[in-house]
Order: sequence, then C-alpha cells, then structure tokens
Amino acid sequence: MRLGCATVIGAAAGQLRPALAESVAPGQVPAPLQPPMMATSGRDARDAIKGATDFTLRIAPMIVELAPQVVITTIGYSNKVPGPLLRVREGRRVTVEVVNDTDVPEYVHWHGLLVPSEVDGAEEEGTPPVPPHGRRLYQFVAKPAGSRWYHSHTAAMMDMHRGSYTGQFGFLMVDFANDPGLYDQEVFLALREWEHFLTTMDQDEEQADPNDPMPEKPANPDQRPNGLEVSAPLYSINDKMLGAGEPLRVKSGQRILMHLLNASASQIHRIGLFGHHFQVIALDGNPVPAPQPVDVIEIAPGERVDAVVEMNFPGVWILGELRDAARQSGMGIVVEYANQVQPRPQWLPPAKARWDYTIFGKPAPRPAPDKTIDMIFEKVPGGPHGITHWLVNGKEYPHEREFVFRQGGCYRLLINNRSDDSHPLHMHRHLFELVELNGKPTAGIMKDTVIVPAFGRVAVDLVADQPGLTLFHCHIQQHMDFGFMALFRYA
Ligand SMILES: [Cu+2]
Repeated sequence: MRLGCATVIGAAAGQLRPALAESVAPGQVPAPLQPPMMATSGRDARDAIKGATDFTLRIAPMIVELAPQVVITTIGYSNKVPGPLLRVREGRRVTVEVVNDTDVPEYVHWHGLLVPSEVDGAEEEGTPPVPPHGRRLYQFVAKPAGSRWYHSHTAAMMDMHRGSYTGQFGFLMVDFANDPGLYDQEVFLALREWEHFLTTMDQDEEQADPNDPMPEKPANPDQRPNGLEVSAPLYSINDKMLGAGEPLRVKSGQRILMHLLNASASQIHRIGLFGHHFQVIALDGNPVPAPQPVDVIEIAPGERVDAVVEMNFPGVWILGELRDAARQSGMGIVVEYANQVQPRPQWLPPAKARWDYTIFGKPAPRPAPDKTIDMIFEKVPGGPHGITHWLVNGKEYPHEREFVFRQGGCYRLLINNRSDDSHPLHMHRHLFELVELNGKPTAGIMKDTVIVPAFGRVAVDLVADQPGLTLFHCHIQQHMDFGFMALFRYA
C-alpha cells in the first residue's frame, strides 16, 4: 500500500495483534461498496437493515459514575463510555447502524480510516447527519489495519455538552490478517476529562519545553491577555477516576498490550508507570519502523499509541498523568500485581519525560514532493464572547479555495505553529508520513494526527489518493470550532 510519498507499509506490520477466527483471506478483494449511506424510514427499510448490520450504536443521554460520589450526565453510545468496542478484520465491509435518540443532528466520524467523504462523518465534507430521533447506516471497508476509533464530529461552539465534550467515543480495532498475538493481555485505555468550563487561566496545560527549538517563535512576544479557553475539573481513564474502578490485574512476567487513546476534547496528556517501560509499537494504529522503549507516553486528542509493557517490577502502582493535578483529579488507573499485600498504590514520577516521535522513525532519503503547501496557524486571544479564535493562513475557516489536491500527487504540508500552545493536527480520510519535526528529519512514521509543538514546525508528506472533500483541523474541539480548520478538495 502506498501511503506516504516514499513509504510502503508491508505485511510485516502488526506482529503483536491477535489472530481472529473471522477472516478475509490475504489478498482477497472486498466486495464493492453499497451506496455508502442510507437514511431510512418505515418498517420495510428497518427490516432490511436488521440482517445486514454488523454493529448498532444508539446515541442517547446517559449517566456515568466516575467514582462512587461523582456521577455525571452526558451523551454516549449505547449507554457505555467508551462506546462498544468495534472489532473487524481488515478489508471487511462493515455496516454500522446509528440510532440518534437526541434532539440534535449527529455525525459519527471514523477516525483513521480511509473512507469516502460521504461516510466519513464530517458535515464540512458533505456527510449527511444522523437526524434527531432518526437513524442512518454507515457502510465502509475497514482499512487500514490498526487502532482506529470513532467519535462525534459535531461542532459544539459555546455548548460544552456537544461533540467531543460528551461521552460519544469508542475504540474501533481493525485487525491485521496475520498476527501471532505475542502478549498475555490486551487493554483499552481511553483518556478523558469531564465537565468542561471556560477560563482565561492556562493552568492545567503542559508547559512547552523551553529547550525546544521553537523555530516559529516571534522576536517580540504577543502581550495580549489570554482569551477564554476550555478546562475541566474531572478526569478519567475509560469511565472511572483513579482508584474508583477495577485495577488492571497483572502477573509478573506478563506482557500487556496497551491501546492508549486520547479521547479528550481539550488536553494533551503525558502518562507514566514507575519502574516500567512502554515499548511503543504503533502510532495512530500504524506500526512504527523502529519500536522503542520509553518511560513516558505523550498523547494528544485524537492520537493513539499502542505499547507493550513487560510486567517485571512487582507492586501496586499508578499508571497515570504526570501532572499531579490531573492525576489527583482522576487521570490514572491502579496496576496491581498478583499476590501483593501493599495497601496503597504508589505513584513516583518516571525517569525520563521527553517525548520525541522521531526516535520511532528511520533515516531515509525521500523524493521531493510534487508540491509543498505552507500552512501558518495563529492565535487571536479573545474575540466574540471573549473566546480565543484561530487563523489558518490569516483567515478563520472556511477557506476552501486555498487548498487543492491533484489526484495522485505527492504533497508536503509545512505546518507552522505561530502560537504558544501545542496543537494536534488531524487529516481526515488520509494517512500522512511525518518527515520533519522542528528541523529534525525522519521517515516511515505514518499518522493521521500530529502534535505541532508550541512555536514549532512540522512537515508531513501524503499522497492524494482519496478523492473527495477532506477536513484538516486541530483536534481540540474549541480550536476547531473557532477557526482552526481547513478543507482540502481535489481538482
Ligand atoms: Cu489547537
């Protein structure tokens, strides 16, 4: 499969994924797609759907008990947070019926999958909504293999009970065809925060590392006061605050495959587990060229990290956020070795906190792209309602005239972040290859979401081989709602 301009992802991918009974033979071509989405009404249509549906998601209000004394209300999928695990074999044609039991239109976005615009779940790309108190079928071929996810892609704007502020998210695993399953346990850990509010205090964000190169830092710093940004008082992994749920029970010598997902609407997180290493094998579900052990995983909204942890440091530990405030407000889970009598789980800061995507890449000469597209992102503190808004090449969304792909072309996006926040940039319906991070070249890392550090610069290459409207945006809900989006179209 040709994904980046120079990269081929081959059959060696996914050495650690489980083997499944249900299969499409390697090389087998999936049947052509049915009309990608069908709005339905009436009994006949519903009866026709029943037999063909692989999964059903019901969007409805629900209660989440984050801890015994902390119960919140939100909107979720099928009364679960995260929503049901959707697991399919690569290349399978999948039909998901989405029932919307709320009063507002909804969109389900299939994040990291190569699907057509009309199925992708973005209004801006022309996907039809799931109507209020109605239903809709999403049909697509599950590809590529790896850790994908699904979530609401509704604009929230001033309403902090819509879109990714809600519990509408879930794991979507597209399993590799050949996988020996070289691990003892597989766990799914979605990082979340809840009960968002607006504040001008930037208190709970991870500060930019002053040693970063910051090639986009202006000579004269912006002196304007902060506008309103989103914060939250409560955190969880899956649906439980630290200490409130079942611990992750392990035995000495086990290998635990962790599927980490940041399903947060607003925050980048750093996760550690004292005395253990995370062997990172995939980023955004795509196997990395050079798996490496790290002490800390940094993961931004929209991103996934797959890592294997060898359990060789017995005790009762906290796997959690490095920031004390976030961890003490719920962002963590207890890891308990068998036969331990220690009464309280221990947190100790991990050894090395530095995160650098490029250590998982490879050095490789790359062909020059056909075209380089410059994108400059800027922050305007305050604005309507005092909420910070964002400019892409000098303008808030929309600016669809500026960004055009020619089918089959190889493009380099040069992403310049002229703001003092890090932003996770997400490209819909395509994978891209990370080729430069703050001047450091790399190759072979395929992603769909990339953190562009504060005042930093990132270059990614992609082949324009997915015709149709394509959204590119910051995955922080408030940023995308207030200008931080661009639409690519094919010529
Ligand atoms: Cu952002």
